[in-house]
Amino acid sequence: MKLYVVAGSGNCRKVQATLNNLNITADIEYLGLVEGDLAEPGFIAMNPNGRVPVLVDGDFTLWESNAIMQYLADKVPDNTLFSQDPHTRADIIRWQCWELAHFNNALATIASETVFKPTFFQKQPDQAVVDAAAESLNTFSRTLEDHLSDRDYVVGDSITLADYSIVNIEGFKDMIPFDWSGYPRVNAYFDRLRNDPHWANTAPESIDAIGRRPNAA
Ligand SMILES: N[C@@H](CCC(=O)N[C@@H](CS)C(=O)NCC(=O)O)C(=O)O
Repeated sequence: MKLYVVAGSGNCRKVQATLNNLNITADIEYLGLVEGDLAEPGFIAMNPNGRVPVLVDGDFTLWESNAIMQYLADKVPDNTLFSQDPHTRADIIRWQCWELAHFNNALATIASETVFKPTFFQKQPDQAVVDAAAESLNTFSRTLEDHLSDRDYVVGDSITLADYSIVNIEGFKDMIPFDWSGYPRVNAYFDRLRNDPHWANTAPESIDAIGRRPNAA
């Protein structure tokens, strides 16, 4: 089984944390976003969107991080990350849909404008885009803050796929210009997941390594 990733990518880190947690061994290939690897015809043939992560398992190729996580978890009987109970499973999928459509859509937009554009592309942020995304991030952070009032994890009482999905942009959370002070439970939740060894193990070696092939860092 082979997983194509880019160093520091949140969508890759959540899949790598899933592999670690489930103790699944996969051949992990680090591609260079900066070097243009994702635009190569061979990669586009695997994922026409030109994005990572991509999993290749025999003759089966799968892209979209949350789908990959679910596929991997279903390989391990009785795991606690992705329950077989229909209600628990639907709850996990619900939070994975929520993070992709709402919470991390907003967080990623701010990170993209204020961190990635200036750092990787020498471009200035579009303040109107940042302001609209911040309004959205406030809305969805409140949802998470309220949900965490009586729990440490979003589903049940231990880490599930939903948690790895929600915290996937953890590495950039405190770098963006957003006031997190009104969300103490969200901050504590990110700190809790940050300390999970399966997650921590996926962190890039340094900020300079992000987006680059390892031998180019
Ligand atoms: N919805 C996709 C998003 C994948 C995605 O956007 N990956 C980023 C890295 S975090 C990427 O490959 N970006 C390349 C680019 O924008 O050119 C997923 O969850 O897998």
